[in-house]
Amino acid sequence: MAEGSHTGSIEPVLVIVPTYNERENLTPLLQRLHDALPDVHALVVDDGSPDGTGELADKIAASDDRVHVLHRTEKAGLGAAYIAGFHWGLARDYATLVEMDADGSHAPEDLPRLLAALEESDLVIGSRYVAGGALVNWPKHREALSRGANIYSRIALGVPVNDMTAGFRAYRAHVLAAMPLGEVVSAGYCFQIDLTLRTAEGGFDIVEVPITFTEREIGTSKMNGSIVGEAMLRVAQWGLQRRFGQLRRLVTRR
Ligand SMILES: Nc1nc2c(ncn2[C@@H]2O[C@H](COP(=O)(O)OP(=O)(O)O)[C@@H](O)[C@H]2O)c(=O)[nH]1
Ligand SMILES: [Mg+2]
Repeated sequence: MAEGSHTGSIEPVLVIVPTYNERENLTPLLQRLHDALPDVHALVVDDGSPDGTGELADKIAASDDRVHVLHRTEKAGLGAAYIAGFHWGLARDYATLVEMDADGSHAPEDLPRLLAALEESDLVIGSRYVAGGALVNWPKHREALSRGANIYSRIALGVPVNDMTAGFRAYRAHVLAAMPLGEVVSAGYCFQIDLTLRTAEGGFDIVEVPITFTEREIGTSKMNGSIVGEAMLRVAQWGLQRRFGQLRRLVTRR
């Protein structure tokens, strides 16, 4: 990494919010976001939600210049929605691109702290698994899965991040601009691990700040078994690739 690559303004900020059937969550979430940070822009990336989330987002955007909407035709996973949102934001020269869930699990009130930390970093992860981080109302099986996934990923990949699957994060735009986003195929939660790994391998600075993750009160989770399977398989592949790479470097040095 070029020394001091995280100098320069972090503004303007774009908060990307992927949605699939989040109609009842969207209005209060955007309200909370703009109460906390009146100047940030939001981009709702909707995958053709049958419940009308996309139409609601259009309605909100029509009367608020800070809200934008990207409509996609089919449900293609969190990763694809974020990649589309990143392209949209990079094309419009936002200095910071934030990932945030629509269901209220990520408190917009925590975002000022994430952005403050980004002044001294390239990627800030809102972390559940550092001192001060917390989980509220998360079913025990989800917590066990998440903690297990993080231990597994850290051991397999050797990246010193405690919450690699976290979905509340702020990237400086140059980190994402340097990535071959078109090559990222991870669909579900391993998208977060994938980008953490690419950021670390790019030599960028990563900081974790504690957040409280609160399980949604309205609507349903889109988490499923194939998302878990994808993550386990890909992390094992990446882990092996990294180990072989290290081994090759060791051997060729001799
Ligand atoms: N656009 C889009 N958003 C998605 C998709 N899957 C999940 N989301 C959104 O991603 C966020 C996190 O999903 P959620 O189901 O709450 O996952 P959980 O918190 O891990 O149970 C929410 O804002 C969802 O609406 C998808 O396929 N497309
Ligand atoms: Mg959720």
